[in-house]
Amino acid sequence: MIWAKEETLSREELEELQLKKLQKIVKRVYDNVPYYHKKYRELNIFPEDIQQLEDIQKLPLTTKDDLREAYPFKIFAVDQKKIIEIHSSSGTSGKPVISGYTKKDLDLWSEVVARGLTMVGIDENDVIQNTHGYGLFTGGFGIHYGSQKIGATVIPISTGQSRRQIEILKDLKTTVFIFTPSYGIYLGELAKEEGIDLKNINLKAIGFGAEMWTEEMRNKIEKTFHAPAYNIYGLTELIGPGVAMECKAQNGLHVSEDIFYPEIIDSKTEEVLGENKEGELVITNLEREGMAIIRFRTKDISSITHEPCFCGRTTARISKIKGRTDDMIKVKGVSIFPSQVEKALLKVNNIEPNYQIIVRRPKLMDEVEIKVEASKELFFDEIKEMIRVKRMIKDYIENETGLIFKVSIVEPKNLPRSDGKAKRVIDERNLC
Ligand code: DLL
Repeated sequence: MIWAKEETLSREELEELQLKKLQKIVKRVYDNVPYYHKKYRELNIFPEDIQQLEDIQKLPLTTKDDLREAYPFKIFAVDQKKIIEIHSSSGTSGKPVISGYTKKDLDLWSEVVARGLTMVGIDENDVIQNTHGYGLFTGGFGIHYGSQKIGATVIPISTGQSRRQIEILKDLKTTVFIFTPSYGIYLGELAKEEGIDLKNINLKAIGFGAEMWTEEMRNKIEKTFHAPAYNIYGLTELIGPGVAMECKAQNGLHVSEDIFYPEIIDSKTEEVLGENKEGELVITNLEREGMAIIRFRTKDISSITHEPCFCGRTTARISKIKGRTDDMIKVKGVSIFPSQVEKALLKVNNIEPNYQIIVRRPKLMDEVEIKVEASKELFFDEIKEMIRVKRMIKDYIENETGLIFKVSIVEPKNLPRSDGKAKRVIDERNLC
């Protein structure tokens, strides 16, 4: 079954619809969002300049930093009283990106997730166990709204309570399991430990995403749970999960193109690239009411194809995310930037500004360590002082990122020096 007629429009029909929506939304942000109004005025761009779809390229790109600058509500396109829900990308302090939803936006969100769930044969007969966190993270609520829209039974168990997850999987006869790939692998191991025979449970599909993964990980998940696993893509700034989702073909993710306009650009020259060319994914919200983001640089590396898909949908597909153009990493599902760690380190005396972040997955769960060089004084100081400094680093970083780091203080001048861009992050997980 195909959920919405917009998923099967001809390219001409779709482009006509996209153009209408684009013209409308550009006018709306120009009139209602001081950030866009100022930016477009500076560049001498007016809503009337959008006469055909390609004219989108006249509009400047929007970055995460632009949104941070607009923190907290300056990017909203409606009066704040129309916003009925808020989510946020990451970071427990500092300046995270705030995403605001009107009632209409929540309907839109449930619509795109409903389309994706339907793509893989999920319907009102299904029992969906949603292990994504319910909170500021968009994973929990986004999947929840979409599941309810199609009339499925949703179990909002959220993340954690891992043994209980397995019990519920079995007892409530879950048919669809939603998790991040790393959490799914962990749950599979746990089930094995508990002696649960995963062959004889009711699972028919798995939905996974929110972080980078390899085909080996997908194979392992599918073998462990004896069910096909489908990729879900999304990001807080645009809406959350549901921007693009995989159909049964498992060959790229269908973008709800009447709602999100995708482009691929060369991240250096910002030039728009053609079909099947790999580059940075840029997405425009064509419909969002509360927070309409135009040409958002996702920093995710992908490509777009319009080739017909065996499922019958005519919407473009993006390829699985291959990596990022910036230094953002996701650890245990949380997005962090070295700059957040740097900010925390600046608050601590007696250390040098040289550090390295190392991410590992020794068994199944991510671990993150920071190595920081001690100052000469600290190095010759008492052990008590060393412990105090370590504690401070750990606390400040946790405060900034929400993650607990293992802290190692090393001798002065012990970390590698570079003559170019310092390599701050060493990701030993090999995720792409
Ligand atoms: O991760 C939304 C989401 C929730 C997607 C649940 C899928 C399932 P953020 O926390 O804002 O939102 O992180 C967005 O995560 O720019 C990508 O770098 C990465 N990401 C999301 N989905 C995938 C995926 C949610 N399927 C950032 N594959 C994005 C690889 C992904 N990376």
